[in-house]
Amino acid sequence: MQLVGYMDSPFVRRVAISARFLGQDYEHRELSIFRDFEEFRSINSLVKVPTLICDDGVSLVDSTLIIDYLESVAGRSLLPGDKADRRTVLRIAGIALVAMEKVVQMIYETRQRPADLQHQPWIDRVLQQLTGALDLLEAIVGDGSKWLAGNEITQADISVAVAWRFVLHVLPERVSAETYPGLSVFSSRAEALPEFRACPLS
Ligand SMILES: N[C@@H](CCC(=O)N[C@@H](CS)C(=O)NCC(=O)O)C(=O)O
Repeated sequence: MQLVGYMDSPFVRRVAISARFLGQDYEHRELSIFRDFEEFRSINSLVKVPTLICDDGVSLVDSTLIIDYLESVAGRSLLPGDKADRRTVLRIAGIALVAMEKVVQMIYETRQRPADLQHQPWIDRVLQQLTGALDLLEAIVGDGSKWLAGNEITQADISVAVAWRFVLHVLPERVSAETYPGLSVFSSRAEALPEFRACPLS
């Protein structure tokens, strides 16, 4: 299996870290959706990261769907079996995914679009949505000292930690760690795990 994309995509990183927790090996192929557009297009005309190229050549996209596939191969899941816990994890992972998506929208709006074509009301809206997601996550993690659904790490923990690291990496001038002390503690604990350390944000 090949996982295509840089770890500076939170979606790639959550797949890579999830694969490690699931004990699934992959070859990491670093291709940029922007700098390597043509090469990327030759392996996947969708030019989306993450792309997972399976051993038989079939390509999968979308981090959640790729993780679903990896879980089916591994025969275990990063979602709890218990219905109520599972809903908790899905809710939290969903919020974290919105945070990731909003930061990516900021990148498109402020780094891909020419400055004179940027639309401030849209930027304001995206930032409000991002703040909404981060405020919810801060309330959810509390003091950051516990995993979010029991003693085992789940997809909620992976997604929240990946989202927070990405937010700080891309928007350090807009989001400060001091405003979100719980997320900062939570992130430090997660980032210290071997599965996270093996997938540094590049
Ligand atoms: N919902 C998707 C989002 C993936 C995504 O938006 N990836 C971005 C990079 S972080 C991308 O491929 N952008 C290129 C494009 O959309 O054209 C997932 O979970 O994988």
